[in-house]
Parts: sequence; C-alpha cells; structure tokens
Amino acid sequence: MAETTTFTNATQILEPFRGVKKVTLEEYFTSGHRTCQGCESALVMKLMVKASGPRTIVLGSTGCMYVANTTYYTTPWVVPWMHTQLGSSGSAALGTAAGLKALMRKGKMKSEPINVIAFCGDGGGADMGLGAISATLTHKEYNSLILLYDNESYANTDIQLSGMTPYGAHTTFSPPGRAKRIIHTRWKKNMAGMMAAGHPECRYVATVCASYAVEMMNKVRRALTIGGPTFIHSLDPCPKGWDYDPMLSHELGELAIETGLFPLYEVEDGVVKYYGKTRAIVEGRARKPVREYLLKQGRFAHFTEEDLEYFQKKVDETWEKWEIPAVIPFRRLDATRAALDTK
Ligand SMILES: Cc1ncc(C[n+]2csc(CCOP(=O)(O)OP(=O)(O)O)c2C)c(N)n1
Ligand code: SF4
Ligand SMILES: [Mg+2]
Repeated sequence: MAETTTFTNATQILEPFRGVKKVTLEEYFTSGHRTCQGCESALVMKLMVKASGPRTIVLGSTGCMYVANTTYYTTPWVVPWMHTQLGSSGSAALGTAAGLKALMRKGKMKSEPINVIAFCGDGGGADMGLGAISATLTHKEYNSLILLYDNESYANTDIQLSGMTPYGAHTTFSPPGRAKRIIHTRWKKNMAGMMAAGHPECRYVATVCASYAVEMMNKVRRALTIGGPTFIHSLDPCPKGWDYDPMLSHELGELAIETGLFPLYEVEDGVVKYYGKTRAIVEGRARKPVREYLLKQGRFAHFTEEDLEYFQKKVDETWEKWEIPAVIPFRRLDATRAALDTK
C-alpha cells in the first residue's frame, strides 16, 4: 500500500492500519441489523465504516444492505446514513459531495473534511446504476468513494441473476432443468477493470474481499485519502444466494482468490498493483482448481465435468491471454501482433 499523501482536495489523513493489532476498536456499524447468518456484505459494511471513521456520511442504494440494515425502528449505523434509489449510488455520491462543497464554500457550514461513501449492490451498481457511477468517476473535483458490494445476484428480492452472476449459477431466474441444464450462459462483467480502464482521471480503483479484512480497510482508507472520486469492488459470499453453510463464508472468499477467479488488486494513477495471494499467483504460485470453489456451493450443484472444464478454461484465459492478467481483458500485444501479421 502506498503511503498516505495529502492532495489539495483530499478529505482526511487516514493512515493505513499496519497490522490487525493497530485496527481501531470503535465500531460505526453495530448491532441492530437483520442480515442472514454469515452475510459477508454486512461484514463489508462494518469494515468499510470502521476504516473511514466517524467523520463519514454513508449513502446506500436499495438491496439487502438497505432493507436488512434499516428494519423498522432499528439500524446498526452509528454514522449518518441515507437511502437512495436502486440505480442511484453514483448520483447520491456526487450530489452529496458537491452539496457539502457548495455549503462550505458559501460559509453555511464549517469547512472540514467529511468522507462521502455510497455503496451499491451488483444489481444496483453494475447493472442499473452503471451510468451514474461512470459519470461520478469523471468529476475529479468531488471526493467520494463508491463501494460495490457484489453478492452476485439481486439478493434482496430473492436471488435473481444480475450481470455479475457467474456463468451457469442457479438463481430464481436461471433454474437448471432436465431439458436445459445451464440457463445462464453469460460471463460475469469485469467491473473494476472496466472502471479503471474507462475513467482515466479516477485516481483509485481496487478490488477487495472481507476474508482479507486489514487489506480491505486500508484500500478504503486509500480511496478516501487520494482525492477525487474512487471505486472499490468487493466480492461478498452470500450463504442464501450461493447456497452453502454460513460457516464457509470466509473460506469461500479465500477460494475465490486462490482459484484466480477474483483477483485482488488496485489501480492507482494507472499503475496496477496485485495483493496477497493474487500477487503470489502472478509471481508463479499455482492457482487452485475452480472446482474446489464451485462445488462447495449449491448454486453450482448441477454442474457436470464438462461445465467445470468450461468454467476453468474461461478463468485460465483471464490469466493467460489478457493484456494485464485478470485485470484488463484486451488480448496481449504479442498475440495481437501475431494475429495482425497473419492477415
Ligand atoms: C427501480 C427499482 N426496481 C426494482 C426494485 C426492487 N428491488 C429492491 S432491492 C432489489 C435487488 C437489488 O439487488 P442488488 O443491488 O444486487 O442488492 P442486493 O439485494 O443483492 O443486496 C430489487 C430488484 C427497486 N427497489 N427499485
Ligand atoms: S441474502 Fe445474502 S447478501 Fe442478503 S442478507 Fe442474506 S447473506 Fe446477506
Ligand atoms: Mg446483489
């Protein structure tokens, strides 16, 4: 993790936690929520706001992290929190950051650093709210973080498939049948890579997983410190939607990284840096077979050997053929040149 630097429009100085023993004890997302047992998205909320601290406003689009966290008369949020429409996390982040700046400029409120974080689910962010997130990432004069918590379905409305649902997964919109086993045949969007490649003035894009909590919190801190709009994509195992024993949440997060399916990286000012076990893979460690990850989840229970092989082949391609392995999906330049030469 790069050292914290203060920029002209930076929010606050949030030093990285140097190890788990240095993490602050205060909680800003506490009891009072009703998420499922083993819900990693709830853990993401807790870690996200623990990293950002008390000087934070959280905005969140409709989904499990809205509905289950604000049940009538109860809420786990200690910091100010506001709900926004399903596709509006980008607009909420930009509008809040711009509003605070205007009020401070006009002297209507004290000029002081305030973190603005807007979260969205994969349905609300990667599908419905993609345009608004993209627009926000072009407004470099406003500081905000958009955190996409990806449980790989429209979970709150009973597990419908989204553009982030993995190939072949059983959802309520893609139940495997006898005549047709694989209903969902599209490959998952590459959200963080898309945000990094498509927004050259967005200074910080990262991927995280709550199985690696300190790393995750430090990436949140970096995103809030660097200045301008930033984006983080978090992969969140969801016991209900993925159909597994809640005690496996942490392990599934680790397996997603160890199989190379979900790489941990950051792109800061255009420079890619890999983290943890992803970095070890880049440096030559073997990836675990994806079957170890898939077969622990009921949503892939209908997979045959052929399906597992297809899935493995697609993941292998991201490592072997992509220009920046597992990050940017353009074919490698040497392969492109070879293809052009044969024409
Ligand atoms: C415009 C609109 N369409 C549909 C809904 C119904 N709805 C509420 S939550 C939700 C699922 C959102 O999925 P996601 O963003 O992935 O969050 P998750 O529930 O998985 O946490 C849907 C479809 C809505 N609230 N607003
Ligand atoms: S359905 Fe999934 S994301 Fe929603 S509260 Fe339950 S475990 Fe969490
Ligand atoms: Mg979702």
